[in-house]
Amino acid sequence: MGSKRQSIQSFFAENGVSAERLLYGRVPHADRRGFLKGAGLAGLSVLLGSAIPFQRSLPLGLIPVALADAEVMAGKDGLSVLNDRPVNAETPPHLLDDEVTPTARHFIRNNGIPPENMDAAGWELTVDGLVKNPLKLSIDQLKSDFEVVTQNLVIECGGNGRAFFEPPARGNQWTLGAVACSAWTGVRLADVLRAASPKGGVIYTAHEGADSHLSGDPGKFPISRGVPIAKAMNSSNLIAFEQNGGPIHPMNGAPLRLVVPGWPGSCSQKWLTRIWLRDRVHDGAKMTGTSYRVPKHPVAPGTRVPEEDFEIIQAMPVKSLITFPSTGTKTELETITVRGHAWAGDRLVNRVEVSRDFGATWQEARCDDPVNPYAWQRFEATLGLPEKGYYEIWARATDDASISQPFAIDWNPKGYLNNSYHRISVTRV
Ligand SMILES: Nc1nc2c(c(=O)[nH]1)N[C@H]1C(S)=C(S)[C@@H](COP(=O)(O)O)O[C@H]1N2
Ligand SMILES: [Mo]
Repeated sequence: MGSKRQSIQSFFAENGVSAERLLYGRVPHADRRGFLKGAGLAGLSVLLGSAIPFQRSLPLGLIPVALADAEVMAGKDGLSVLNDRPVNAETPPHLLDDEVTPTARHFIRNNGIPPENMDAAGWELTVDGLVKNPLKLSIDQLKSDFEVVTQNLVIECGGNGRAFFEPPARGNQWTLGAVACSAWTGVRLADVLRAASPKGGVIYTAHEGADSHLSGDPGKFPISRGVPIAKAMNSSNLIAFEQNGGPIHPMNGAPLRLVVPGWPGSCSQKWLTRIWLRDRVHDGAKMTGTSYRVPKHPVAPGTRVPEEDFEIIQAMPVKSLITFPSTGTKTELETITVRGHAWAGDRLVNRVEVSRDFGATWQEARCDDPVNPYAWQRFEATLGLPEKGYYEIWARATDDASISQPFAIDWNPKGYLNNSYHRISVTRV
């Protein structure tokens, strides 16, 4: 399935004209601006099963999202499992419509084998390293010694959207659903670090969890990441012991996990057992080499980048997801109301726009403030569908530094940070 989708994509990338000849059986032609005309368009309409009212804006070589999705999501419901050892599963966008993502719909990204014992009663968190006052804390002590808070916080995997990279990037082929915004209850990471009294010279945290390496080697961690101390001290980071008012799901890190919103999900250690403070950038598993790193400067797709030219990913980029309606929707109405969420790493989303005509024109959506810092922001807009036929609705968010989502993927070798527009198909029948 995936390989078929990729082959269509690479075909388009290599040669839009011959790709369309293959798809539509004829040589299409484009006007001066590169928009699809004539026979190609007729073939495309047959394939989509309807006319395309905004055909004048449809660029030659653009793969209609309705065709791409049919292959990727066929026969799936609930979470789509990408991998079972380790377990990796994502959530289709239309199941992420809730303001607070239900526990059952929170994606799962495991790098190793989850611990067998997730018993809250005997759990112990160690805080040590470069601190004057090392701590060993039970979950009950965390609850009694520190202020307990609940926050809606976005966790997004750094590799969300990797499946759309061309040339492809190795790793889990996440499409759109390695993101969630659950309500997390816990204590502030900053409060706990302060209680341990960091020494001068601390620059980075290091996180450890109780899961084991796929090789079975007890001396190896599947993942152990950290963040600069300034990010760690942000008051939105939690050491969490509840998800959505109930226990944390076993696959989401029960009974204790970090939630470090706005940065790649990998910073949010699950099954948390230890945080230690260091006087250098942490060099644990998945901190080095090309893991969670991107080239320091933009590179052309397919470029071989030497390892020393990579840098650690910090905040995730601005992004939006259309969660209603689901792609492929058919309607008899002349208008359609769409909604979704937008988020922007360490920033706020200032504006969300939607387009019904392949990005030729954009309409501003209503965009709510987040309920708390690092929660995603609801947007909603009603668009006209002037005639019967095939439409795509595209969404584009802009953050408070005026940075918008790009149309094209900012390619990098490991397939991180894909924040290109989310596109859904809608047909007026
Ligand atoms: N201990 C541990 N923590 C971990 C991981 C892991 O494999 N082991 N995966 C990380 C990655 S890469 C992501 S994206 C998030 C995913 O959180 P979730 O599985 O609860 O959705 O957890 C992070 N924390
Ligand atoms: Mo991740």
